[in-house]
Amino acid sequence: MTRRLRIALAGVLAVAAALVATEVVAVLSPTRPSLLDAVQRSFVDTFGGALKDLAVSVFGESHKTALTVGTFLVCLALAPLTARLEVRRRGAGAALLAAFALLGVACGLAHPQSSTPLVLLAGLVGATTGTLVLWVLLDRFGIRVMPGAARIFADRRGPASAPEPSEHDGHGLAEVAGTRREVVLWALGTGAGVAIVGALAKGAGDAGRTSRSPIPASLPAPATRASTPARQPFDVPGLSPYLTPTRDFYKIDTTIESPYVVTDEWTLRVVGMVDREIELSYADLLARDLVEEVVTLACVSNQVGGDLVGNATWAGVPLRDLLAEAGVRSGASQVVGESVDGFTAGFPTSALDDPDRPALVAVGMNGQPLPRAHGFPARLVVAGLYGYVSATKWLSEIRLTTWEDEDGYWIDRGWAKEAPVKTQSRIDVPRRGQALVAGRIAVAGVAWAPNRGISRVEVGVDGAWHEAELGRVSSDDTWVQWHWPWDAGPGDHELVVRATDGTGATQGQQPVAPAPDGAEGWHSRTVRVAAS
Ligand SMILES: Nc1nc2c(c(=O)[nH]1)N[C@H]1C(S)=C(S)[C@@H](COP(=O)(O)O)O[C@H]1N2
Ligand SMILES: [Mo]
Repeated sequence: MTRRLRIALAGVLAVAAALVATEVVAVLSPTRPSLLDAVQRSFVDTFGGALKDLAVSVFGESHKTALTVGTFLVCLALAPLTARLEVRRRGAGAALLAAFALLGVACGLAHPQSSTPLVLLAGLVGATTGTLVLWVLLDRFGIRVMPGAARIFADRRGPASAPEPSEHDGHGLAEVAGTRREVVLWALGTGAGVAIVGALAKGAGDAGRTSRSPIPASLPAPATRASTPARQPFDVPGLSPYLTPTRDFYKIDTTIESPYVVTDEWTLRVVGMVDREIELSYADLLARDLVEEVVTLACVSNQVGGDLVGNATWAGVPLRDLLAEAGVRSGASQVVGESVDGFTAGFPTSALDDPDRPALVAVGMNGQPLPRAHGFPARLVVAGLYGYVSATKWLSEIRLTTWEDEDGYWIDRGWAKEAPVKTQSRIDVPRRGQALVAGRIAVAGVAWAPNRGISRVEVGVDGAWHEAELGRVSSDDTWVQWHWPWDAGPGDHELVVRATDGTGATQGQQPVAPAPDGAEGWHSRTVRVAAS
């Protein structure tokens, strides 16, 4: 094994040991982010603005995997450098490890959910472990380190000036550090140790997280139930169901892993320009009369034809009631929701002027407590506003302020401050690539303009528009299913859809990108129909 390879191996194992050590410290308080979580989160906060669209389209919703792989690759690339520095000058590699630990500590301290003592401890333990492992392995691998400080593991090999073992080790050096046998044994041993400790830390962390932040099995029955249409006038296979099952509901947020909120330690505060600040526990929220509303939630990043939209029954406390209790002071013009992990979203108080527009501090989704992915224990849902300006998940604070005084998370990352959901329509069936034969073919999909409602959906094919049949809805705050039975002849056809909202405005054809305030344009699908 070449000297270069042995150095690199020592570096990789040392860095792996350092990372695992910080994860071990994180087990002490498993519902808080580990140092690595905090670093990844800072990365998202720093660069996610530029990546948002890209990340959504390139990685889908699996940013976490991409980030983890990225972190792993960065560490893999830097680890050999750490070891080479240490070989050049004792202490230099350790200094690099310490610098990374400091970076981690800085990210940790910036994270609203972390505890300062634990962050400092993790940084210290990580850097120390990495340095010790690096020193031991370099020594056992027979790598001579240029003195910069006293050698501390040189006992078996005599003075620091002992000659370097041959590059072609293994010849007559059986008892000396750096033989192939010793390198392999120490590398495998250290690697196995790191892997085992890492797996144990992961297991203990997962167990601790779920046991310390349980989600109740059910919610109190809502005092006011949503009226959902019992059945739809048509049933088309492949058409999105009117109510999106929770497991299929899109998930978009800046977290790498959804926060684990311990309800006993959690409160929701209503603060800022109010006469009386309010603080509610989870039990306080559940003890109130819960109201159900069916509301379609949409992401501003949704492309024409995309699936970052869903319709669910939300149960919660009307936001207006809480604000009335707190007494909104005159001059307040913005409602900002802040989450336990520091995300913020703000919308004008005027969005609450229309008493018929649903605005909830939601604790339930589709008849169950909110799942962690969708904001347990509580989130905001305001009909007709894109999620990034309204739908704060893992809600911890509702702040009354002025419009000018504060910008939500995505605003200085280039997205519009005021963001009503634009009218969109989507073709679900025929699916892309679905085999079709001439005759009656169902064309169907969904259209939404929450809070304005959809008054008409038209399907265009071969240059003519046809009015689609609309399904039943709970209210103007939800999407509507639409269906048009097409008598299709053989050949290639382009299907397009356009919707008209409750104000009479029809979607324009001109394509507009999602940034900065939502995509526009007609969704189309080219289909090939075979002769029957
Ligand atoms: N705490 C927090 N809440 C958040 C976000 C976030 O990143 N953090 N993202 C918002 C965005 S951009 C959208 S579109 C909706 C998505 O809600 P969902 O994941 O439940 O579908 O949540 C909003 N609430
Ligand atoms: Mo979003």
